[in-house]
Amino acid sequence: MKRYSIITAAAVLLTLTITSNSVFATTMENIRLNQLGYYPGSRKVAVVVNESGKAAPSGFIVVSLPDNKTAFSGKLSGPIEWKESGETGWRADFSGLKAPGRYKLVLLGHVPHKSESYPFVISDSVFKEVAAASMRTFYFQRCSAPLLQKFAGKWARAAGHPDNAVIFHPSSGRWEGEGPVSSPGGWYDAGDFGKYVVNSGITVGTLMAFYELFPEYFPDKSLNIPESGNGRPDILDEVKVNLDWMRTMQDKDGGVFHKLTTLTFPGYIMPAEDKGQRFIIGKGTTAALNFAASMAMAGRVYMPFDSTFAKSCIDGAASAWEWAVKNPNVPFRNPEDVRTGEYRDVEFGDEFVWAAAELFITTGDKKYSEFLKDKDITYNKGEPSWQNVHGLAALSLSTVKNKLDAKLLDAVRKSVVAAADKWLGEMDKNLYRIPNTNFIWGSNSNFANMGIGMIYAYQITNDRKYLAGASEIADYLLGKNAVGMSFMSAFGTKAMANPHHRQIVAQKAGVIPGFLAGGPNKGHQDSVHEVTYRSALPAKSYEDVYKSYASNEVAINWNAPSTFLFAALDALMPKK
Ligand code: G3I
Ligand code: 9MR
Repeated sequence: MKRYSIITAAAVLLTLTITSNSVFATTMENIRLNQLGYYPGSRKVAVVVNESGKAAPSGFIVVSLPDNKTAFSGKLSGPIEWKESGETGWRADFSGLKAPGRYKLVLLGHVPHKSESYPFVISDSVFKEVAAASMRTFYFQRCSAPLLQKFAGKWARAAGHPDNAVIFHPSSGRWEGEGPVSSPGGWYDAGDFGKYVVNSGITVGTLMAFYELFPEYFPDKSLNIPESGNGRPDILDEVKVNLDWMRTMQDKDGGVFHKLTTLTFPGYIMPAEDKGQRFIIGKGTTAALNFAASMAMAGRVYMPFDSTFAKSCIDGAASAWEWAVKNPNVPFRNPEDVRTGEYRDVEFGDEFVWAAAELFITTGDKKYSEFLKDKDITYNKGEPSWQNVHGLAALSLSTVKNKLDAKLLDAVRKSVVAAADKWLGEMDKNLYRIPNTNFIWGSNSNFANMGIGMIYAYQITNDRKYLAGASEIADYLLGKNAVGMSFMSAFGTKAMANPHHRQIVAQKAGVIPGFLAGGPNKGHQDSVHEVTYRSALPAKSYEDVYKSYASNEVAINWNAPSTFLFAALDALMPKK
């Protein structure tokens, strides 16, 4: 007995020694690839990291499943160091493998059970489901409406926040003598239940821009929402939910209120349990201009379906514009008694350019082109975000028919392509083949927006290298990243599962699929609220825990670009 255990102990020790001394100890988690998979024509690159950074694996094979037959073999390239993640890694390029099927990647020369990747597929519709799920998350964000079992499955819930008796906060400028007003509907912004005009602007703008490029992609009956079957594309039905709410936020003088929220954030409760008084808060230049830009887009997009609605969107856009011209510098700050999302932005130039561009495209009115005359309208101020909408003007101008001077339009198109070229150049030098970014709050949406820029560069040039770039950004979101996780909930073997989202936390029915996590954020702003980050490195500053609002919240302005990216790639990727 004694002798036996000594032998066992020795064997364990031997095994441990072998493992720890093995040249390249790796785990599934150290092979980072798109956990969903690839189109036959995608560039296919996996990243293999070894935190000790000592030695490279000798090579790799890709085997088909379930028969484990070798379908591809190759060598790794590297090592490449990346300071954002503190990693040294190698790249395994298997772009040559194009046959549809199910596969895994196996590193050669290692302990077998530790050297295999997650399974993935090669298929000509690999992003179809994630694109639809991403778009369907907007249904789950609907305010003042019940989610019905037929559409929401196990995430069905009662209506929350009727918003039919909202009170004007003094900061709205409409207080004295005013009774409660009605401002129902729309989408909850994120994991909270607030509704914010500024963030709504880029969100509906991105989705309508997608529709303008791909009008056939989310047709009627494609999303299983209550309006499916009404004869209008489902994507427009869903977007109209938020447009209708935004329209209630316009003041009589054309100005637009900033947000509709409680004074502070509620706890982790279901929408219907949140009975806190809601207020219309603030009024300012960014709200007016985001409203003007997106209503101008709605004016042209909805015209063929509902001209009365479309015309009144255009009127609303025009009066919001006039208000902003008269009030060009009214920033929003949270009043002292308000703690909800601020969406503070003190730079108005980008909003002016976006709004003027959309109004000009829709109306052709010279006053908008006159305004734009001495402005920079090129795509040279970085990828769009809620705070920086400058590039949205160039994206629309370069692809939607308009009367701007041909030379100017040419310069705008070239600037989109130049930005895409810059990002491609950065990708070549970077371990995960992603453009350089600052890992700030919502960083995943910055990547997705760069992917959108590349989609536009492809539309403009027809050069497939831009499509390849966009598709590698999709790979990043789906697992080829420094935390080895898919940031799209429920898509991928190791996928985001615990978002900062009040309904998901309170309902305990598991994660709703298709949400994009905010992603790595070196700011760690939530560490003051019981979130512990395992790494301080920017690209690894991500925790899949529900308390992490700074890295793991979800938001409408992040799901809009993820929808755009996956759906556009599904529409455009070569199928062979
Ligand atoms: O822009 C600067 C950048 O120049 C600088 O390098 C960097 C350094 O940390 O900071 C950047 O600013 C950050 C900004 O986001 C960038 O957009 C701020 O630090 C950061 O605090 C700020 O976070 C915002 C967050 O609200 C807190 O205000 C997010 O953008 C914004 O998406 C988020 O939005 C919230 C709403 O308020 C409420 N609803 C949920 C929603 C999503 O989390
Ligand atoms: O849930 C809130 C989230 O939507 C915001 O993005 C975030 C930053 O404004 O704040 C979250 O709410 C937290 C609050 O700021 C501080 N107390 C803990 C809250 C999370 O429950």
